[in-house]
Amino acid sequence: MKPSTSFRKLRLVLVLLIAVLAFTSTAKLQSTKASSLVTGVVCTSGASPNPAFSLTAQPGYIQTPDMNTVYMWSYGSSAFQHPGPVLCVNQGDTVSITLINNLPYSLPTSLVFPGQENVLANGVLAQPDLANNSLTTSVANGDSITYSFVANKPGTFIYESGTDPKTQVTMGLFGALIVRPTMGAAFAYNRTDSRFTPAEEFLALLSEIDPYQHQAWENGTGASFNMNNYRARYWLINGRGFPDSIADNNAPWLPAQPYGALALIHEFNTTLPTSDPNYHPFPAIERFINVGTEEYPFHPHGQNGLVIGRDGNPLEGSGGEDLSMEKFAINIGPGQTWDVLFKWHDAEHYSPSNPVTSPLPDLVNLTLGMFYSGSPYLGQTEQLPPGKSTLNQCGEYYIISHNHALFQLDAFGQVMSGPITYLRIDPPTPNTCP
Ligand SMILES: [Cu+2]
Repeated sequence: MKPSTSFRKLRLVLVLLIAVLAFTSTAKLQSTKASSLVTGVVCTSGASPNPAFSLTAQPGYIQTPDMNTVYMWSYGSSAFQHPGPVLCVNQGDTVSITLINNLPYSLPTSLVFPGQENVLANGVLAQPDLANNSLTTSVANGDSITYSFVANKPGTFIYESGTDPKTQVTMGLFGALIVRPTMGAAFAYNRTDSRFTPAEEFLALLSEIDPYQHQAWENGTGASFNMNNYRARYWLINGRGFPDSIADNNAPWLPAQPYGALALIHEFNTTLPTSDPNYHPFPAIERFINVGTEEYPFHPHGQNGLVIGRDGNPLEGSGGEDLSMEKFAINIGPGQTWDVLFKWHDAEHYSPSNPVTSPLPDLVNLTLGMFYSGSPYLGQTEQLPPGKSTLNQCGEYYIISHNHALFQLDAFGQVMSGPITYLRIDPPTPNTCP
């Protein structure tokens, strides 16, 4: 018997629908795959030994995880972005940074470079500018100024507004400056023991927002905002709150917040032959920066970090002796930068053929996180209980890292947001990771 015309129509519609669904889910998978490798520091670089940058101080908006948008001031190479571009230069470079002042309300502004010496402003030694409440030579609204300095010391540094900083820095005018040592870009300092894996270089630029201060400036009443009432209600990592913090660099739904904070690493391994793709003899590096007003006690779970530098100074004695120290929690004070190496060891090499020695609880007695693979073993995926889905991709591990001032894990009252990210450990190759 032939199906009726209407049944055939319905069948055609269903087939088309299934085809569309299949196509869109494949497209989604591919776009995830193409962008999921985009983790780690995104450098804005210039031509060494005379890199030149242009930063435009301007207003714009960022998105926060509570579905709010917040008015900010920030820097962009052209368009607004937050935080400002991560500037990467080499030790010994003569660095020029032209600051264009497109701030609203005819405000003057400036740039200070804590840790850099003999900074010039339009070729003249930069000076405090008390008439404009500025720590350094400022630039009038609508105008531009070029600062320059020789980056003599390697390390992690801040650049930020030096004009009315209690207002302009809290409004968002800051960014990171990384100076590569003469030993090369795989080293944090001119020490062989500061070597890291270049593909595993991460930034944790920690900041905060009082939305009422920002709203006042947005509405034109910022100049009369009483800073005695300042109270941060958002805390951010690389300009994002969790879970946006673990999204890729340049995630399309965060057009003005290009920097993710997920730390994607691989097992530390010095025992395999050097030709083996899983030979992985150098640690990862996390560069912590605090541009906020209070301490941010950051807590990477799972392993101690090895603090090798602070504020652009390697932890070493006068004779070069190693004074690095292991820390379980990294307490970054306002204005500080900390350089921290870390490794992940697969100490026991547990696997289905080398199972963990304690009995695993039954699945019905467990609450599974959204990144669980279904298996406790690295590189293994197993079926999840009915009704449970996962964001795990290839049996990788996730370890939380977060600010341990827990009241700061917040987005204007929405809890479990703020400066949280993950350490992601991918299984050895070959693997099925995207
Ligand atoms: Cu913790």
